[in-house]
Amino acid sequence: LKLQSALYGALEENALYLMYQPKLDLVTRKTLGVEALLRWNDPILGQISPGVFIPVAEKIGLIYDIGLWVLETACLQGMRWLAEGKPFGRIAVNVAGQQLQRSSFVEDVKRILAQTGLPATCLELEVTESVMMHNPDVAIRDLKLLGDLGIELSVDDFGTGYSSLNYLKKLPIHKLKIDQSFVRDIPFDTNNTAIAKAVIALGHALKLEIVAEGVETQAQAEFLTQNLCDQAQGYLFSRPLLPVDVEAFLAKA
Ligand code: G
Ligand code: G
Ligand code: MN
Ligand code: NA
Repeated sequence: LKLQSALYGALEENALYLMYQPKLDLVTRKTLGVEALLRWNDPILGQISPGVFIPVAEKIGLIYDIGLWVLETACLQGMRWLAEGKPFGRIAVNVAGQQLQRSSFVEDVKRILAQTGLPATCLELEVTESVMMHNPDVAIRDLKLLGDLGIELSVDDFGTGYSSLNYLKKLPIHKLKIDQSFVRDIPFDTNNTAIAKAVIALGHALKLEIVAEGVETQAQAEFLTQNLCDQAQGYLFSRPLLPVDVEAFLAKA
């Protein structure tokens, strides 16, 4: 309850901020983009993890407004980097299922792109399989509209949700992100090794790019590269960074 009331204040009081984690091409090791990750530093409660407060924001119906703030802040940051001649590839923003269910979402994305000036081709949206749980036809239609603008679309945490392959083949998406729970202990965990290979094969068969999340070791990166995974993200390459540190990372990459 304390968390709920503090969260209402967080949006107004500048207690939310974004960190950005690079995503790299596994072969060239070039940075292809950065994922915006929401952080909350409450003056009284301290640092609260999004794994804790995002479910609360969903429960109290605040996720839509928080999501718009995240999108606008990320687009403004992207524009700043473009203006400063610091090419970052695409900026990826996480979208909660409840955001996509709102009928105004596509218009809100268009408006924020227009207001900030960020080209749609510099934006990526990460959705989870849960977008298909309610009204899949609407989700498919809206994702198609967003994709037609030039936005890249990824399925986040792939393999942890409930979506059937029947839905997956209908989703107008470009990328699958293998959830970090399946990347853990590769190449030693034989189940995860098999799952990672299978997801890469499935994704490629559907003409999707594959991104591995939570890559922490060289052995994981080597295994994923050998098995033709396209991109990776994780502490091996970089932790989530403040904008100034992203600039340093891009400069030395
Ligand atoms: O950054 P971290 O690993 O602590 O994130 C924990 C969870 O919070 C992840 O599932 C991540 O996708 C989610 N998350 C982080 N930032 C955002 C955001 O801006 N919007 C939404 N909906 N989820 C986010
Ligand atoms: O659900 P989503 O994939 O958006 O969540 C990303 C979360 O994973 C972020 O909270 C980020 O801090 C975390 N993360 C990113 N890289 C790694 C990593 O290499 N190891 C672990 N354990 N967590 C990571
Ligand atoms: Mn994500
Ligand atoms: Na994920």
